[in-house]
Amino acid sequence: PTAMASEKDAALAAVPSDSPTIFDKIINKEIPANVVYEDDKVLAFRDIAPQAPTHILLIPKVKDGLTGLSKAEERHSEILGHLLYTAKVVAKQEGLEEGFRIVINDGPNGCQSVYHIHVHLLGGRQMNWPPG
Ligand code: D5M
Repeated sequence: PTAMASEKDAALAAVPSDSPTIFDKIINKEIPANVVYEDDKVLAFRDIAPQAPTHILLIPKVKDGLTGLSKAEERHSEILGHLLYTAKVVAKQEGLEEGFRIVINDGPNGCQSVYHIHVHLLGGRQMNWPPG
């Protein structure tokens, strides 16, 4: 077995589906994660392949068909708002006073590799624009 060359390769190899993902195992505590925030609806933990000094993923504990943002329905509005608001709370908790970046990758072109919606919170360094 060869190691993935990049996060992009992992994303392009991922098959979009509504099947359980590795994030369900994190929610169910079947595999460990470095959890930095948790409430009844949202879990936030450090990304295993950090792209910045602070790199946290925020996910809904119940996926409810929300494999990615492109699958959002009106009923998901509340959890989507809660994910974004929680990203701000965690950014403050992490001391990202100088700013931060929020990313939601969607589908192959967006380099999504895990089909359980997640918000990336990146900070602790100067970000670049445009993104790659
Ligand atoms: O981002 C998916 C992200 O999920 C990617 O940055 C790696 C991260 N990841 C994958 N497995 C784990 C575990 N087990 N713990 C923590 N982080 C993980 P995407 O936007 O889909 O490319």
